[in-house]
Amino acid sequence: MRGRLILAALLVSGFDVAGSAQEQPPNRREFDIVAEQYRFTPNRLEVAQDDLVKITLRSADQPLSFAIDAYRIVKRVGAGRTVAFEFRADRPGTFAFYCSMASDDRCKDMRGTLVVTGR
Ligand SMILES: [Cu+2]
Repeated sequence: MRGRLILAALLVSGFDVAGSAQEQPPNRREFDIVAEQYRFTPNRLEVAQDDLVKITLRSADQPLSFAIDAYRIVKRVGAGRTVAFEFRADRPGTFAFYCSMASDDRCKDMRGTLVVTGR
């Protein structure tokens, strides 16, 4: 009986029974990125490791993609469309994000940087 009460209290407090007691809920970070004339704005994102990152990406002119290889992210956005997606920044480091469309040579210029600072 007593054990059951303790378990209930742990569940209510959000304690992850299988994980570490020190684990904290992730920080949420949101970025609005606009792609226009072969540029991402902003083109530098800085987050902390384990942040939950939400990106809302809008194409102001033509179709594009948004890729981060290390995170296995590839999103396509149609002309004038908006796409939103989330990922957990669980790997520290500096990563390129870029447009992976090969049909247009100027897509090579569509690049940015994601910096994930280790804890
Ligand atoms: Cu492109």
